[in-house]
Amino acid sequence: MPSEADEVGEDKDEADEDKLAPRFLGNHVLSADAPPKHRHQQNDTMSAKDSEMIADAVLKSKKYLEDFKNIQLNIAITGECGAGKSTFVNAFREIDCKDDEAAPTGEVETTMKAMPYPHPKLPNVTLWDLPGVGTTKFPADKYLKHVKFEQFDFFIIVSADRFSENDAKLAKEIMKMGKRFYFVRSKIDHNLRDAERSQRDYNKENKLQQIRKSCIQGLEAQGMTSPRVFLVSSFDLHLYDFPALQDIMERELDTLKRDVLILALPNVSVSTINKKKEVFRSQIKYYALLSAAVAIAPIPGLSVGVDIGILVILLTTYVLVLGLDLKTLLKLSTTSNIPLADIMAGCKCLCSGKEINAGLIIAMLGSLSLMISAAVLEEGSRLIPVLGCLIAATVSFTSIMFFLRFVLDSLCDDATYVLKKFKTNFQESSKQMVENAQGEN
Ligand SMILES: Nc1nc2c(ncn2[C@@H]2O[C@H](COP(=O)(O)OP(=O)(O)OP(=O)(O)O)[C@@H](O)[C@H]2O)c(=O)[nH]1
Ligand SMILES: [Mg+2]
Repeated sequence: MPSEADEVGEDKDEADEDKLAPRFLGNHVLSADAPPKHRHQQNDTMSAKDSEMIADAVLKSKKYLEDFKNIQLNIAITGECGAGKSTFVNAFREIDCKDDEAAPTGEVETTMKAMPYPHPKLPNVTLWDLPGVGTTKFPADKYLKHVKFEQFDFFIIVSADRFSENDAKLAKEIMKMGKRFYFVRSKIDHNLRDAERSQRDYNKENKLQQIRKSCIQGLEAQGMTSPRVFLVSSFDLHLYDFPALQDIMERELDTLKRDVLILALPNVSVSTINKKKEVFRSQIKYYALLSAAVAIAPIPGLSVGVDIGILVILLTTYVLVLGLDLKTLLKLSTTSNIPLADIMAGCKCLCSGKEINAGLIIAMLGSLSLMISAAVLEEGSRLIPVLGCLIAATVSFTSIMFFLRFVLDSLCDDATYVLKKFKTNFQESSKQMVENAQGEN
């Protein structure tokens, strides 16, 4: 998080949210003893210092969210002709190679210039499909200038076989330029399938180890020290080393870019979903503050003043990033042959598979109002040490925080459920395919 925003609230430090709430909610303080008609009355006792502090906190929240929206992450994918670069670009963006927005793959003329492919769900993330060094007339150092290497945050060098001399030269040049790179050995599914068909003593783990070792030795022979090679199938990113690649890419970025990368990652594991949840959770205080700060009127029947527009945008982002939008669920249903109704039946959150609009959010706030009130009272009494029997219950800010945390938790549970269902189905159909093949022999 940026240092200025840290003044609003330190990351993952709930005590900090506690500090924010009572002052901010001076504007919305509600006494437990007060008759309902007094709710939402302006608190006349809010001092000028408090108002200043609130305005400052709102400004810093806005700045943090603006910075997050504007930060650009550019990932370059390079490698020899036919290595599987474009297929990897599509898989990373969770786009089918047959889709209109897909990078062209297969028997196509290799493009000689870097092609940008924006992430469909996070427009500030771009994957660049670069021509391989060997397919251009440039040597590795000139190639990097040609593709304007400064714009990339890191490089992924793809090979469908042992890495070439050009790949190793390029890696050394990238290192000289102070940038990071990762070697991806692609089409692993293809190698495993071949080995399974042709080797009597076939063992999947041994075969993977053998491929990894061969790539590492090949790169060492070209002068690379301790090269990191990740075995990937772009058709099944959740298998092999892609989750490990995700972890390392993310660990080696600075905080803001790391958070953007995490949100852009394909949902290949429960750990990815949990990391997304952490990123979203750490931002809730900023959205809650803004939503409560610009609230004009309370929602009828609820003790909550909310800017619904902010919540619509935020929940739409949660749903998209967690892969719970209708388009993604439909695609999953088609590829896995699991009926959409079966997938939806296990989803508990009202937002999953739905278009998020003000009506849906108001209905959800309504259905959660009792829980929100209880949480607000509990939070309020914990947050605000009050005198006598007067219990100040924080309203908008705490309510929105509770609401967003609740919805985020439910959506992450749904995303986990969908992922597990998809993986179980994938394992069962793979097992079935093996049994069928054995039956034919
Ligand atoms: N089985 C399998 N095939 C793959 C994989 N990745 C790519 N392919 C296939 O390999 C062929 C080439 O893939 P592309 O993604 O077009 O390769 P490229 O590096 O972009 O090729 P150029 O742009 O021509 O340099 C296509 O037929 C892909 O379907 C993979 O992980 N597994
Ligand atoms: Mg290509």
